[in-house]
Amino acid sequence: MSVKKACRGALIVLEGCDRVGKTTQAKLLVESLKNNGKPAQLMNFPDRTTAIGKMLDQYLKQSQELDDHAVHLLFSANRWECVSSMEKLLQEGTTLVVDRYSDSGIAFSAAKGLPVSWCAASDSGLPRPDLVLFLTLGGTELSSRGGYGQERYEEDSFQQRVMRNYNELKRDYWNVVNADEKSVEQLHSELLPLVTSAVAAAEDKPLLTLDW
Ligand code: 2DT
Repeated sequence: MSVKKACRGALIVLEGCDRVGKTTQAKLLVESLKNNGKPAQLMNFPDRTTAIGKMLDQYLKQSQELDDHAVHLLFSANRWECVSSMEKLLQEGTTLVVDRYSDSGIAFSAAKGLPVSWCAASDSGLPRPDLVLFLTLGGTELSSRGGYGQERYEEDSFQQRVMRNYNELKRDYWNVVNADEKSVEQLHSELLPLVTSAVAAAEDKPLLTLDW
């Protein structure tokens, strides 16, 4: 008797500028997938719980200064240290919904002036997302969403450079979704079908790697 191999889960990534609602939407997507009987888990980068993540947390809270190259490599290392557990979960059939991933790494570091190709190199070989949901907001909507927090990068001109970089990173597995004037529920109901089809499509496909 042949035993059918468990279908793999999908790697779904949410990207976009600050305050666009990625974290809320990522949580809702995990809940909905689980309610529909699909194993799913939320992840976020930076993962501030690891030793590397704690350094990044200090840096983002502006209590530590670090060279831009060194910080970039720490963000990348923070992804690499999660790869074996990500691959295991995906192969066991769990879909991972990830709040920021490699594209944040490149878009933010390049916004400081580092070359895109240099930024991309350290992420080459990471699991490749099956779907990137890129959430966008118009300028007026963005400024009406309340003030930024106290963290590094939370400033309009920097965020605009980040958005320009994101636009250059778009690949065929990206889906750009405009979040302008949409309630949390409306946006969720737009994202869920995209995620559900990506989960179905990933089931029989091998997990690829990023080849920047
Ligand atoms: P949150 O506010 O989402 O916790 O992000 N960042 C993130 C980088 O500069 N490089 C990376 O590789 C990643 C994943 C984006 C904290 C900030 O960290 C930035 C915002």
